[in-house]
Amino acid sequence: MTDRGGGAASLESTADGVVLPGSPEAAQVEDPATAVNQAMLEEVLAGLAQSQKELSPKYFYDHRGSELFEDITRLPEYYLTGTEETLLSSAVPAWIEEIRPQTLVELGAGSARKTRALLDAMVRVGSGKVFVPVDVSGDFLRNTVLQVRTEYPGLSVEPVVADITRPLEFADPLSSPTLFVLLGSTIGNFPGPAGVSLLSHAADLMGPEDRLLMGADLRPGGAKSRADVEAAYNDAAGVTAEFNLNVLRVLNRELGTDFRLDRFSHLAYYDDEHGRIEMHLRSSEAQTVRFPGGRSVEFAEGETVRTEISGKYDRAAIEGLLAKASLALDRWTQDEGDRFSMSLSRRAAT
Ligand code: AVJ
Repeated sequence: MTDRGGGAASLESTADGVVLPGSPEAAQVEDPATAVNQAMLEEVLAGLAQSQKELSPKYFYDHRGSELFEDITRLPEYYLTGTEETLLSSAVPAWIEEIRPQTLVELGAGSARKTRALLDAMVRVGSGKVFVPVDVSGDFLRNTVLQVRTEYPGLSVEPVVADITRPLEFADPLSSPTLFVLLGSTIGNFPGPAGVSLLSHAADLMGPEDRLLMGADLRPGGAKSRADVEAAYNDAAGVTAEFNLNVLRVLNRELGTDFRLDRFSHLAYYDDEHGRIEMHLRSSEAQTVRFPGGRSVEFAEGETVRTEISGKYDRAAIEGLLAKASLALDRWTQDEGDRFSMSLSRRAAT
């Protein structure tokens, strides 16, 4: 497919250099063994050279990985999506009525399934004019844009293909009030300074009337148990395990490595000290994985590579994180089961 639609084509250059499968750049790579994405290769090798081997969770999301993630959101154990949807249609519409946003910028939009509740509320109050979904996967974004344009004919949909960890750039000025949204506990994938810088990029663009709406998964406590959190990442149907292993498929295709998926198994547990789920792939035996340029990586039997950190929060943790990004908490809500939270923040007074 070459038709990029809307403003995406002109903004393509703002995207990060990482070529993800399914992007138009990837289509030009004919032989992964000879035309390897050097930046991706170096990043992957650096992560695998750490004493705790690590891969960035951004490599999960090729087309298949994005579909597997969509499947995860429908799993009975994965309470995050359903709970967030409940909050988006219960507490959040009243917030929208007060803000009356003209522009909705969704960071990491994906399928924008949950965004409908926000768009509906914007349409209801008659404020919504522009929807700007931002996502690194142009392929996935394209479908989202087509669907939203059909469902909301009065709305201008202006997609941006970009890595949300980079400073945000928009071709046209955003009309205020702009509501930035970061849903699905996406923030959890950015521990420490990475999360602060991600939020700062939004904060940098925010005027006094603009707001940031953020959905974040909660730590065990109250009605929520540690078992509830761990079950969400260890579903009975094995979809999360497939999603986790998919990162190795992505590396094999994009870098020409020879990871054997049958020699790694899925591992996910809650780390109470850091307040986060960690996902790993565990090597079932001692093995050597070949990389281009004659390089290789050794795995000991039982050694793991961490593939994802999924941070969990409480109100104080969110307030602390926001403060570091020059944002101040305005509103807070969580569901009755103490599972998931929604926060609204504004630029902190300077
Ligand atoms: C999309 C990062 C929020 O951490 O829960 C789901 C990804 N990983 N199951 C999460 C994920 C395993 C998800 N985020």
